[in-house]
Amino acid sequence: MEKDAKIYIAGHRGLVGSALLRKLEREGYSNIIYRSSAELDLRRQERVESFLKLARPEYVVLAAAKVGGIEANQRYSADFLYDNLMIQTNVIDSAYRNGVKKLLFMGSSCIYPKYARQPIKEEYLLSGKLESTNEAYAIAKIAGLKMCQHYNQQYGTCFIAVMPSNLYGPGDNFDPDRSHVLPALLRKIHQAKVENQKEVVVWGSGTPRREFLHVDDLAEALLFLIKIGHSPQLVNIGVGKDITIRELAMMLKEIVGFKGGIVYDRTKPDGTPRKLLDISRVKHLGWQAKISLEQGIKQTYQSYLASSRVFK
Ligand code: GFB
Repeated sequence: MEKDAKIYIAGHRGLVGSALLRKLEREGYSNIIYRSSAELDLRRQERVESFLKLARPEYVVLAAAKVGGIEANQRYSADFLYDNLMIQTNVIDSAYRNGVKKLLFMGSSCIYPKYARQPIKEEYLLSGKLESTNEAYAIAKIAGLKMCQHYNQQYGTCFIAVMPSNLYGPGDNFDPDRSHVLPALLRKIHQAKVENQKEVVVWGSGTPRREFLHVDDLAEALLFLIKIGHSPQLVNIGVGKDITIRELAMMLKEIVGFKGGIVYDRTKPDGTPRKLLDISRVKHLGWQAKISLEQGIKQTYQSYLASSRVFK
């Protein structure tokens, strides 16, 4: 890919989009385009159509989505379904109509069945029931990846669906109720330390296992996938190992330096027991994650502390 190739990042302010923007800028790509949601509401078909008709990017990374943790997924399930279906349908179809060379569509490991065999291979898709806490989000994402596959089949496009494991990193949402577990606990534990609280409440039993991928690793994988000649239609991106929520809480406690206790609120849902991705497909293509969880959390904590909204 030429350094002046026109690349449109949909969702450049989100966790994934902003990491990719940083990466592309660092690598010297000079023709990156983006719009904020106020400038371009991707849920509106005519607006997306006229934007892409005029802009005519060669590459599109579809990182715009309505996302959130286990609680937000349940509470706003209609919005998660509607917003994601609209955004992806508009962008994918317009990308095809305007001759986009390659599109990367961002999915999630929660699209796989709740009790899928571990580690989860790409071919386990649609082989069992989904986890109920994120069914709406998963259904939308499955529709998006199927749309990519069927456009490739019918129209010969090159639309790749990327399935990352649980993401974290700078620029994440640290809201204590709506965010994912890692940023939520990082904030709660930091706050407990600053306020000298005796304990921190962790949702669920602490036994579910999750695989955490630093968003800078994902950004590197995305650039790798844009550049390679032979592209898979569906590809998992992860680190190849997972830990329990209890282990994560202990690690965060250590990094933040919180001396109090951890208690578990079992009235909150656990979600899927485990979703470790099989990453052999991307490994065979020649890509592997580099950032260790400890290193990634330390860096994320530093960027959280440096942000203006932090509780000091
Ligand atoms: O990250 P998380 O919200 O989402 O929760 P999922 C992971 C696990 O951490 C669950 C527990 O077992 C939670 O009960 N947990 C403990 C907490 N304390 C907390 C807390 O303070 N906040 C949060 N959020 N969780 C999401 C999906 O599932 O994964 C999305 O809902 C998306 O659709 C994303 O796919 C990657 O890993 O369960």
